[in-house]
Amino acid sequence: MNTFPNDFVWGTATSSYQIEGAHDKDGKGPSIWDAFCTIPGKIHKGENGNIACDHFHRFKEDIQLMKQMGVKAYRFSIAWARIMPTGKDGVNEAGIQFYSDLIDELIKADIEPWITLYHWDLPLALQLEDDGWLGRSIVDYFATYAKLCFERFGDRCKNWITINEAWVVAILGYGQGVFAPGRISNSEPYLAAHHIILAHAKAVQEYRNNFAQQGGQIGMTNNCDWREPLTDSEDDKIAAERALQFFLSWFADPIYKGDYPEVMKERLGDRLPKFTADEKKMIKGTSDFFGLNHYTTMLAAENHGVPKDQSVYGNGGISEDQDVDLSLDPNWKTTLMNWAVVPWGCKKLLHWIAERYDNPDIYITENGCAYPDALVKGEVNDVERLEFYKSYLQACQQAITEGVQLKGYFAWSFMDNFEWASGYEKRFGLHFVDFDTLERTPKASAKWFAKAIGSQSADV
Ligand code: PNW
Repeated sequence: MNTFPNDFVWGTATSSYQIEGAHDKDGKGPSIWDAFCTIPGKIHKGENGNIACDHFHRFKEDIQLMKQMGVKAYRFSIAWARIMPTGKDGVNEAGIQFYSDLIDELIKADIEPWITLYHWDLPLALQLEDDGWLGRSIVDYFATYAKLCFERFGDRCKNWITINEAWVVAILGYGQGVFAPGRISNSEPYLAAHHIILAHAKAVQEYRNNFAQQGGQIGMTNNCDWREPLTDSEDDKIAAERALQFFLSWFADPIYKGDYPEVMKERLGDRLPKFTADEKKMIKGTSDFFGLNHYTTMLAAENHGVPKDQSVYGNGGISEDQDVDLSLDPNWKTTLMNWAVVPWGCKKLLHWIAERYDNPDIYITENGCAYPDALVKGEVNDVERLEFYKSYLQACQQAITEGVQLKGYFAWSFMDNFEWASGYEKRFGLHFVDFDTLERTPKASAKWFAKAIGSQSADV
């Protein structure tokens, strides 16, 4: 049996807007997702996160379920507007209390908290008054918010993720308009991303300058699919490499190398903002680990015509900028999101990151899949999800054997939840949630995952 290292971090993940509910409870301010969900046509069946999984009231029960699985770590996010209702001045102590209780309960259950500061639910006031991520002022607002979190939770939380998936915020929120704040543009994504990177760096600087004695680690989490060249041609190989740089190096290069990739500068010209020399210095080195959310793989080819884009959200980004044709191999199995199941793509991506960024410590902070689950006589026999986890974890284990410094893996998600524009139908959970009664049921995949953790192996 192939095993994982003893100190491997096994975890599950969620995010605030997707599970908490209690959207206006105890002084919480509205977020851009609260507002976005009220726009007709944006969310499948007009659903929203007002109640979601009601985790706000059921967190103790949820932590018991995590404990039963044997997870070592739980990654969750803080709703900025729950603790700072306008995102600016004014602290909502009731909101602080909620996260403080959650952290205490996790520690009691011997589960390490991993906090994401920003998982997309920006305080609405910051959007309306300061243009959200398009305004420069957000850099300081974010750092102030981060400082509050370090002050109040840093005595007990030692693992921090500043931003979840800047690519999604920029491309889906400011490029394609399918996520909040719903803007459509081919230049705004690059400006929003620029401010996200600066905000991340400033928060890390704050942590390192003033909270080093807490002894924690801090980094950013980015999402990236693998891009496999469609053919052996030099053109397709270059296209696949370019696609990866537009996807991941957009954010990882400034942090690990000090600036945007050359290929983006060349192709985007004035649409790509520039960092000053001081900013480059501030940004470089601001990640203690490489956080990666990985879901799927696509084939990439040099663009010889109309860009093909078969994914649900359009995983290609702004297609005309990178000029890459994306497609799927018809032999690949796909999930309910139409995302292909390609475990070897995960392994190749891990090696690509190790190579380009000098073998950093990597944590897979999300990996998982949506399938149409059914609760039959109190059980959910989600064989496909179980197989998915098994095959991806086997690929991870091989990558470790081959020298990749993969230190942990968080399954997305602990339970079924609000899947953004897709609403509640797309289920990613290890636990089934009945959204009428809010009752939770461990799926077969959760039981398998618990066995894998218990034996430190995916070969179970
Ligand atoms: C991530 N794409 O979202 C998020 O971090 C989660 O909140 C979400 O539930 C999960 O993955 C499943 O979707 C993504 O289009 C959304 O490439 C879209 C993409 C990737 C990740």
